Amino acid sequence: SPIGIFDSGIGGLTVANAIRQVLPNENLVYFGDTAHMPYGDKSAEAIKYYSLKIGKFLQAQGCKAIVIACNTASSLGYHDLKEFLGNQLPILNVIDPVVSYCKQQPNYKKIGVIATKATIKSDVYAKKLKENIAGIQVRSLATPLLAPMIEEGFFENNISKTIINAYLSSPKLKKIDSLILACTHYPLISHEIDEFFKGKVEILNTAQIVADDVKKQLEILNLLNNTNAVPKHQFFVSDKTTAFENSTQLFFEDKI
Ligand code: DGN
Repeated sequence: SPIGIFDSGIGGLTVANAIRQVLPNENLVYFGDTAHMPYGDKSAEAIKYYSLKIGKFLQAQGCKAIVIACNTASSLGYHDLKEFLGNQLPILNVIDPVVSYCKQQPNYKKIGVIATKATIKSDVYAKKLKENIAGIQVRSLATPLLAPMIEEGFFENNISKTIINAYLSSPKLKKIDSLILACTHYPLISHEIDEFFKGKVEILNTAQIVADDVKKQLEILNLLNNTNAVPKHQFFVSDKTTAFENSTQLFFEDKI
C-alpha cells in the first residue's frame, strides 16, 4: 500500500520528490488542496478542518501512513489529525524531524525560522525547539511573499534577490547560526538564501531531513515495501488548475 502525502497545494511536491529519491520502491498518493491554497493566510480552524478531511481521503485510498508535507498544516492540523486517525495509521509531520535534527547539532545556539504567517503565528517551531533543546534561542520571521513569489517562477533573479534581501535583513535574524526553511517552497531558493548569508549561516533543507526521517520511521514500524516493482505514484488535487500542472516540473522535477 502507498504512502499518503498532502499539502495545501504544490509545495509538498518538494517533500514527495525527496521521499521518492530516498524510498524508490514506494508507491505514493499525493493530495494537493489547490482549492484552498494558500493555507498560510487561513485560520487555524480552517486548516484543521481541511487536514482532517484530507487525512480521511488518504486513508480511504488505502495509505499505510500519512505525511503532512506542509509546514502550515503540520503546525495547525497535526495534533487533531493524529488524535482522529493516529490509532489507525502513523501520521508524520514535517516539524518533528527537523527539531530532532537540530537537537543533534551542538553548534546550534540561535536558530532562525522563516515560514508563512500561519506557521509563525502558531509558534510551534519555537515551542518544540525550546522544549527539546536546553538553552536554545529561536528567532521566527514570517516571510509571506516568498511562497507565491516562487510559485510564479520568480527566483534566481533580481526580484527574488530584492525580496529575499528585504526579509532576511530583519534585525530578528541578526547573528543566527542556522536557519530552518519552514515552508515547502523554500528549498527552491536555498541557494539564494545561502548567498545572502555568505555561507555563514547553516541553511536547513527540510525536505531532505523529512524524507530521511520518513524512511527511518517506516523502517521502525516495519512498513517499508520490500518488493522491487516499479512504483506507481498518484496525484490528486481539489481543483485542477493550470498553475498546478505548470509548477509540477519545478517542484517534483518530473512530469505528473
Ligand atoms: N505548503 C505551505 C507550507 O509549507 O507552509 C506553503 C504554501 C502556502 O500555503 N502558502
